[in-house]
Amino acid sequence: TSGVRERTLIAVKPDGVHRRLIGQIIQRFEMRGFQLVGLKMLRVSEELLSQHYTSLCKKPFYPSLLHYMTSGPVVAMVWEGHNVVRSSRMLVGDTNPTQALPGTIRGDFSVHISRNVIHASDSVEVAQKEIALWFQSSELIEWECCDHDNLYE
Ligand code: DGI
Repeated sequence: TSGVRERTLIAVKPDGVHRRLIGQIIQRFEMRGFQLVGLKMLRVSEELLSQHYTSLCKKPFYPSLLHYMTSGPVVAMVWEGHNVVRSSRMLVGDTNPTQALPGTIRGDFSVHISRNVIHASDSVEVAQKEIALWFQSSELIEWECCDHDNLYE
């Protein structure tokens, strides 16, 4: 079905990389049944961030957000699957870790909004825009997962 091919951008932020959380984060998406179609480590530029966080550039915390997001490498991923955008937001938890439920990535691994470990696109439209911003189409791998029929009708 068409919904199976939905994609989202997930990024382990510099705090998550420094804290060695990359493996556990990938494991949560794999466990759920999502399929990895893109993966890279990069240092993000202020230029990319200004396009990524267009709606936040006037916020008082924006300079410190830029400083944090450029303070170390980021691991960017594209995950594919049925309802992956909404499901990822639920796996990730509330933006503010004080509101994030235990069992979510932010709820399990973070305490403050300025160091919330991970990014996840918040709508299908935004996901398409963010994937195009962060990845070249040649970096996205189309492949058929062997357990497809155990996950989908
Ligand atoms: O999509 P989210 O990352 O959950 O949330 P968002 O798009 O509203 O904000 C992007 C990031 O900006 C968020 O993950 C952490 C940071 N941020 C948002 N609101 C605040 C903030 N950082 C600080 N210090 N204070 C805020 O109020």
